[in-house]
Formats: sequence, structure tokens, C-alpha cells
Amino acid sequence: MKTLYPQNNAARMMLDLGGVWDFRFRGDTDWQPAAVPASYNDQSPDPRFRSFAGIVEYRRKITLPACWKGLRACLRFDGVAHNARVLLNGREIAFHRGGFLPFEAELEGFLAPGETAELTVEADNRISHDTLPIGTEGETAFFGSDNPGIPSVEAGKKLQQERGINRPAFDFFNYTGIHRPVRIIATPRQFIRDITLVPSTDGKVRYGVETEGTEGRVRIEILDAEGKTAAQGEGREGILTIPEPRLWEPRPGTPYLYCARVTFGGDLYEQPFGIREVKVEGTRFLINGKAFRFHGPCKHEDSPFHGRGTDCCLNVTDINLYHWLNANCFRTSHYPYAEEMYRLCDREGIVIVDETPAVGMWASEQYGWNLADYHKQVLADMIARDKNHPCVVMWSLGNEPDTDTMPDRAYEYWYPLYEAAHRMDPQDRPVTVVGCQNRYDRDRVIRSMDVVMINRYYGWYNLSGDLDAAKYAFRRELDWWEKQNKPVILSEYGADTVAGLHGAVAEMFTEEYQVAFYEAMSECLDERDFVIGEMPWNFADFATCQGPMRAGGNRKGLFTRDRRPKMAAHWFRERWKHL
Ligand code: GCB
Repeated sequence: MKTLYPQNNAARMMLDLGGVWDFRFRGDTDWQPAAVPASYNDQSPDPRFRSFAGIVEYRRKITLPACWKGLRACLRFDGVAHNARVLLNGREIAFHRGGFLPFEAELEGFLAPGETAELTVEADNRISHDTLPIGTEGETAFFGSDNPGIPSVEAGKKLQQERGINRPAFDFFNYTGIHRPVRIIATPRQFIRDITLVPSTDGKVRYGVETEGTEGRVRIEILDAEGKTAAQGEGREGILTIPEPRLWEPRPGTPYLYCARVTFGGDLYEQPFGIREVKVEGTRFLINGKAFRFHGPCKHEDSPFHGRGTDCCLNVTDINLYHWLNANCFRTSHYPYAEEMYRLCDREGIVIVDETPAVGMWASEQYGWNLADYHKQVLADMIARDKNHPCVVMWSLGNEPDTDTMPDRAYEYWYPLYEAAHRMDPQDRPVTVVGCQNRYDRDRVIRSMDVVMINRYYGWYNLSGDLDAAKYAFRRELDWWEKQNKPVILSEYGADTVAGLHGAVAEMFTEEYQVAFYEAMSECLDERDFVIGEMPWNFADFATCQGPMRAGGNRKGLFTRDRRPKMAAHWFRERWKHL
């Protein structure tokens, strides 16, 4: 769905619906409080908040201001996980599939200016073979031996299934609810639906404006960072030229931003953008013609209390910690993040690899290959939402699919998505899909991408604790990649580390081992020119579902969950100072 990021300006108004709403599990009679925006899961000690599988209901009253007469009004949900049904006074006004991208519900015919109504949002947290991200449908316990075949264990699993188990096929807690902002938006009845900007470093800006309604002329004015007019034009599409353009460069350059001020009839929208070009050439990744090396840990949207809920304070803290680390990028593992984060990264010069929520597609036919059309829709919506951000330099189609069990079948699934991403992106950014540690010699998908992104856990999940063997093995694999003549990013590598656990001998789980692990891997990376990036896993410790491999979540953070640096954070800070 095309929906511009909400904005208050001379033509548009919005009401933020953040606050405490009524909340209940479907079937309950009583309502209780829940904060919006936030995941609901950490908001109560009631165990159902963590384990419930099904529909929860949120409710509150909304009123359209009487002075909004003559305007078009809609509700805008930035993200409700995973499926959402929206009702006004009991009538359905919207349904949306997928928890990480925005949608709108028009209020025309449902609520008039001056009126009050009851707004209900039903959020379904169930994950399955039909959702992105994917749920196991109780088949296999993720990250835990499920002792297949033992009659008593099988009986226990059957009981779990009957009760409606909702286990993820991915390694992060299934936070859900209304976890991103909800707003009522007013625009003129004829309004600007969408703006597309394709700048190039010579100062030319190709633009397109989509409108709802045809009365009125479209005008566009490009403002520089001081608010001075740099170029202007008229019409729904065209090319403008900015004299002496200033480029958007990732830090430590200058992330210079322009603003496209678009008017149409009585409507106005101000779209920030940056001038930068990205291109893959041989084994190099070029931003504005200069070789760019990616270095920065992958992230999650994850914090205590908020869960996956949008938290601008946390975002600013995290990005300042990226600056502190001398990091220049992250991947939005494993789903598109809240829009506020991309706006912040535009401004701060942090580069993003933007990922769809296609994760958990690891186990053949039933895990994902039925989802091609839906997956393509999600990809289209992500590109539509994020296409104008200069910080976004590459699309990731998903994380760690099984591409080597049935290599041809996997290729038939993924390559058309790769082509679709290129077709759908007006800026035609490079496209990738992140590969898991697999039979890279059998896989056809990963090597067919513009940039090869590989997650590797030598010295952790395999060759555990033996960093010499890990280096030896990793070097053998890098020898193989060298022959593929593609740029390679190590898109995940890491070691679970309990903050404060030390050892004179660097053994697994100690802070010393985490540093030794990264020293070992870096030694291998630094020998290869075609390696254009390193993205440690993960920026911070994060919540996962329970399992015998997860003591209070995933501990591979360079920081603890409350953002205290482990020794490895200091180590990377020093390393990246010199890159
Ligand atoms: C991976 C996954 C990531 C996990 C990580 C781990 O390969 O992509 O989601 O959290 O490994 O720590 O096991």
C-alpha cells in the first residue's frame, strides 16, 4: 500500500493515538490497560502475555475534530503484528496481513467531523507456514532437540499442538500487538498519494507524483538544507536539475539532505531525500563512485518493556552507540523497521540493508515456497515505503532460506523475487538474500545476487571453541568465494557471551572468547579484497523464545540488552576507528 509517512504541515494535520488503550485476550470479558505503541508481551506478569496464541483486542474512543469538515480523514497504522482487523463501532474498516509495514483505513462514510466512535483493533499473533515470519506449526522445536520418535515425547508434543502452540521458526521473541504508532490523518480531499525521487550525483532529480483527484496542478520545489530553493518545476513527473549538488555521504562524510516540497491543489507534502548513487562494480560496492566497506552489527527492534515497540529514545541511543562504535551500517534483521529509524539514519549517515520479514524458510516445501505471491507483495510494500531513503542502499529478500537441499527449486523461488525487486525499485538498488551456513557449493541462489551476504558461525555452532580449526575452515570457504568474483559481506558471525563472565583462558561464553572469536574471523576477512563488509551478530542481546540454547535470550550482543558494552564492543570500536 502506498502511504506517505504522516506529517503535520500547512495543509495536513494528524492526531497521535499513542497512550493507554483497553486490551484483552479474545474470550475474556474484562478489559485491562495496555500501552500503545508497544508490544503487549512484557506489559504484565500474567504468563498469557508471553504464551498466548490467537487474537487480542485493543479498544479506545476516537473523535474527529469538528473543524476537519471538508477534509479527508484516515487512520494510519505504522505496524500491527501480525494480522490486523480494524473496526469502527463494530464495522470492519480495514484488514491487513503482516506486522511490519503500514496501512491506512479511510474514515469517509464511517465517522464524520465532530463525531466520536469506538475503535477496535484485533491483532493476531499466530505465525504459521502462511505468515512472514514463519511459524513451525508445532512440527519442530526451534533450537532444541525434540527427540523425535520417543512415544512419550511425541504424546507431549501432540498435547501442545492441541492447545495451539505458536512456535517461531526464527530466533527472536514473537513480540506482537500494536507496536508502532497509530494516527488519524487529515488531508484535503484531493491529495498527494505518493512521491518518488530518483536523484543522481550530477544534480538531476527525476521525480513522479501520484495524486488522488485530478483538480489542481502539481508543483515541486527542491529546498536545500538551509531552506533555499535549489530547483523547481511543475507536473506529475519530470526531471529537475540542482546546480552544484551536495551529496549524501555515509558518515564520516556529510549526510546532506534536501527536501522536495510538493503541492497539489490545497495539499502539501515535504519529502526529505539525499543525493547519492549506489552501484556494484566487480567486487566493489560504490556509494557516489567511492568504494564502501560495510562495518556495523546487525540489529533487532528489541528492548525491555517495549518489546518491539517503537521507541525514538532507544533509536537515538542506539544510533549514537553506532557512532561510538565507529560503525557505519546495519541490516534491519529480520523485518522492516519502524519508519522513524530510517529517517534518523538518513540524517545521521548510517547505511541500511533493508530486509523483508521472510525468515524461517529453512525446511523445504511447506516452509515458504507456497508464499511467493505474498512475499512479492511484502517486498513491493517495503520498497514503496522506503524507496526515497538515501540510507537504504540495498534490499535483502530475506534471511537464511534453505537453498541447498533442493537448489533448483530454491532458485526458481528466489531469482524471480530478485528480478522483481530490481523492477520495482525506482532507484534500482542492489539486491541480496542473506545465506545461512550451508552447502554453498550446491546452492545457486546466494551467488546469483548482486552482493553475496553469508552468515557463518565457525567457532560457535560448528568447530565450537576451536578457533584454529574455525579459521582454517573459514579460509577454505573464502577460497571458494574468491573464485565466484562477487563482493561478499559476512552478514552474521558471533558468539553468545554472558556479560561479566571472564576467563584467563578464552572459553565459550566468556567475554574473552567473544573478543578472540572476532579477532580470529577478522584475521581471515582482512586477507581478502573481495570481502566488502563485516556485520557482527548482534548489536545487543535480545529476547528469544525459550529453548535449551537460550539462557534469557540470545547473548551474542556486543552490548547487553540495556546497552552496556561488553569487551567486544570496545574491541570493535578500536578496529573500526582504522577502517
Ligand atoms: C542466525 C540467524 C539469527 C540468529 C543467529 C543466532 O543465523 O540469522 O536470526 O539469531 O543465527 O544467534 O543463532
